[in-house]
Amino acid sequence: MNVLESTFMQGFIRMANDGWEQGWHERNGGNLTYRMRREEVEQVRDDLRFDAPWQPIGTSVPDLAGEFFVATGSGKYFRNVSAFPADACAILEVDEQGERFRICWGLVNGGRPTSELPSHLMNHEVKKRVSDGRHRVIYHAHPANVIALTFVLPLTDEAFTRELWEMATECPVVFPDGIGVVPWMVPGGREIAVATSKLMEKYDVAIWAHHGVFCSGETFDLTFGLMHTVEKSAEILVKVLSMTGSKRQTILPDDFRRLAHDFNVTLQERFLYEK
Ligand code: 2HA
Ligand code: ZN
Repeated sequence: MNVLESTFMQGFIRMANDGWEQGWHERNGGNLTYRMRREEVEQVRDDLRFDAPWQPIGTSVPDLAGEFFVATGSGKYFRNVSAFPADACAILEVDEQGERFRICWGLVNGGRPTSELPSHLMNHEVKKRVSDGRHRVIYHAHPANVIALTFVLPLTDEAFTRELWEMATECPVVFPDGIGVVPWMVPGGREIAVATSKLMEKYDVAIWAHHGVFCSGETFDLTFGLMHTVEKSAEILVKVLSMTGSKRQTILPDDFRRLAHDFNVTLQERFLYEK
């Protein structure tokens, strides 16, 4: 089967385009990767090439040895993914040591996979382990309201988790484990990848201060929906803070505890502090 006919590739393209339509991907902002299933690799194997040179990943991901990923390209625009997927995206294979990759499909006009490949692959490695292989999607976007809040809220997991939980009743159900925050760092390298993947041990969402958000999930729907929910909540908080410095009423710690009980989720007490 051609890569472009496959269900996973069509899902990848649709998700990238949905992110573009949300306004989260100015210019070449953001990146998306998907860890392919074995049977998906087999489905499209005849459309892959295995003669491209191996290149360094820039970090080490031994638990991803031999895995195949779909990835957006470095410098490519989400706006162009649906119109020119074979130019804007790649399928890549990780070598047997987890140190190098090679391009097996796509980037037909040249280029490299996303500049954030170290963060994506280190996140995939952690998530593959802690989710028993269920998580397959890592998504980085630049949603304006979350980024705006990183100039106003304390840059702590507790503050972002609690403030965003408070802004919409569904939030503690959608991201019950909370949200991690990475302080401002230079993007693209191993240092920020290590910091982000450490947070991914316990959260599905990591915010990069003054930059954007990383989300992890099992499917395109769940991962896009997670980013969408976090950004929607941030938008509500931005509106509230724009109207007033103090909320007249809100969801209180005991309300969260009742919600957790009825919806069968565990909310850590460290996020339910008295204000
Ligand atoms: O340009 O978003 O973080 C892609 C990015 C880098
Ligand atoms: Zn970015």
